[in-house]
Amino acid sequence: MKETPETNKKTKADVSRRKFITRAAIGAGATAVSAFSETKAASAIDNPDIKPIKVPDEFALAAKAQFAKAEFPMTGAQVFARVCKEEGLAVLFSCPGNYSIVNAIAQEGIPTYSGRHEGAMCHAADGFCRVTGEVAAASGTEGPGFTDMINAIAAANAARSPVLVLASNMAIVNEDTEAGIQLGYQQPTTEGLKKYGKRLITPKRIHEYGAYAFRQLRTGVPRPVHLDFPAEVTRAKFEKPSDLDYYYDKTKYRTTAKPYPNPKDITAAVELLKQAQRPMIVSSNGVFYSRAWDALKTLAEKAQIPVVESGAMKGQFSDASPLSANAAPGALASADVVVLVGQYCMPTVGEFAFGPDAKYIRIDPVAEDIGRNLPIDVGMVSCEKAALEALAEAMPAMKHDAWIAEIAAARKKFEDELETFYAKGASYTDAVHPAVIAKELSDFMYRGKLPKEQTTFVAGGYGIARYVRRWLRGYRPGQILNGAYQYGAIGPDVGYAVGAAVAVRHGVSVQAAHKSAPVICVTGDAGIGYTIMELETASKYRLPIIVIVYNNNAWGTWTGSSRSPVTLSLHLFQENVRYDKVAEGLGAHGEYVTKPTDFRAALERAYQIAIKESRPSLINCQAKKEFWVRQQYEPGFLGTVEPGCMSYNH
Ligand SMILES: Cc1ncc(C[n+]2csc(CCOP(=O)(O)OP(=O)(O)O)c2C)c(N)n1
Repeated sequence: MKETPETNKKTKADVSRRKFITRAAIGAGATAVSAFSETKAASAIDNPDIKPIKVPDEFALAAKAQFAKAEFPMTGAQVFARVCKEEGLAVLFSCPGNYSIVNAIAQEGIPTYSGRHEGAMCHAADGFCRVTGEVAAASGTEGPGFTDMINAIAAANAARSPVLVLASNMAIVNEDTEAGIQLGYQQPTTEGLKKYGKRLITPKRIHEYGAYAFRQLRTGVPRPVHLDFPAEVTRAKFEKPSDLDYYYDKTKYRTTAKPYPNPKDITAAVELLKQAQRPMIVSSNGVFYSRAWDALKTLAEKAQIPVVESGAMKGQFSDASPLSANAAPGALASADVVVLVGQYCMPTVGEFAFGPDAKYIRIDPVAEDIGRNLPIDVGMVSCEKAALEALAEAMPAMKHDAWIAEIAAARKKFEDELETFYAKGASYTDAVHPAVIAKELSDFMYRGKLPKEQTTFVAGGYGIARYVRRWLRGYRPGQILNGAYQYGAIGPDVGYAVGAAVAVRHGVSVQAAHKSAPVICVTGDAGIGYTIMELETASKYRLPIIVIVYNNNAWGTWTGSSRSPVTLSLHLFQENVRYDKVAEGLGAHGEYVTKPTDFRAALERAYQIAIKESRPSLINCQAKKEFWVRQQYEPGFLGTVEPGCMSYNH
């Protein structure tokens, strides 16, 4: 190639970059700081030949696209996509693969997003469900695209999320031959991780199996549904509706009827609650999915029953209410009658902080789970909303002044303790303590210029979560996504944030009033490693997400190996890793905060970028791993407090 001034310049830049890589590789002796300054020297900042990161024009064109309604003759994929459309599938998250299905769903006008990892896209679908209560889909190619989703399917299953998992699969004609690549029997792989699954093998039943899927997703207790599509099914051609079996519309293939409570059970529950001195309601997933928050409020206020929240999402009962016991963990052990409403993932004895003599009323839309793990005194099979309405009607107005005063005192004690944590945390001036992040974040979201109901929050991370959750408050349904919930995976957080931000962008369901508002997410330095690439997804779709990374240079598990030189290093990362620079490289804004006093300003800057440019940010908060050692840095690593706004597992 002929050398021009242009290529000459590039060569120089390449040489300089090579020099950096070599030095970084020599590594051991070089400090992180010197490696960083080399990166900067070789970066695009001073080099006009390196073009800026740019969203291709195709994204704007796609946003304006018109959709032509598919008419018969239709392919199997189009027939399936039509079921999704008619069922109100809210969104599809995908990576390329399973093309016929993805293309047909996108052509139906269902918002369709594509990201960098099928697992993260499946987490996005789960996140979307958890902040809207709607059905969301995730898709991947056969083989690796599908297996990339396994962790996310399992997490959605534990969270009881109605995620529709779609994957292409080997052609029926190739079964057992190992012809080609990416073969595998998918359904056994999701055994135990789904509510329903099916490999579709009879093309003319594709519509019917769409109906199977949505019957499961839209009734009872939701959990993932997994369908896999061989090519013969998606590519099949149908000239007319009568070529399909069981081609009924949704009014014929499923019911919208809900189970209503048996009056005997309402009477039994009312009797128990009337005798209670210290009743408590645990409001969980089912209150969200049945949209029962008004009924819950009416019952709680009429009978003066405090409410504590549990579940994969929080905010159905406002923390502004004096009846909210979320921030009063010290009072829970005194409750004498506990009403568990829509608690789909059932804790075992001891996992909830209730006393051994507490009596339980359990309300669930299906009978199968009632009585599992916790002993019941009244089991009520009912839609949560119907049950709460019936209870609100049947309960007399009551007063529990002493009990509510006990809750208020417990809340005060808890909040006073948070103040001491913050004061301690802020006194460590050479790194950012988690109490500083948690407190200042909550001031920003709830006590500053923003309406306190506005910000949808993705509560991720591990050690940092044990701080942040204590300061988190929910003021409206769908405000808090409880990331780790029950499956406890490290890593899905940016995926969840993408799903939540898409829900907020479209103003879906309970997010309507907060349309397009920024979404804030907290994660750890271990967590960010799994899904940081989705900041590229957030950047290209201009999703205003602020990801706060608690960077303590280690997996939070290092403390278990602190006395073992052999295994300690297995828990450590390089120190001072620049996740903010990675974010910048992916099109997001980056902040690196090394002092507690700088956190708030960085958050304000990121928020302005979210509002003005609709662009994601990553705030890399430099902490130190020793913050988890109480003897060195009080208050150290915190325990979980169940249930409540700070609950980790339930
Ligand atoms: C995918 C996954 N791998 C491993 C674990 C086991 N685990 C639980 S907590 C944890 C440490 C998490 O580290 P980080 O998020 O950085 O926490 P922090 O340092 O902030 O406490 C690990 C490895 C897990 N829960 N999920």
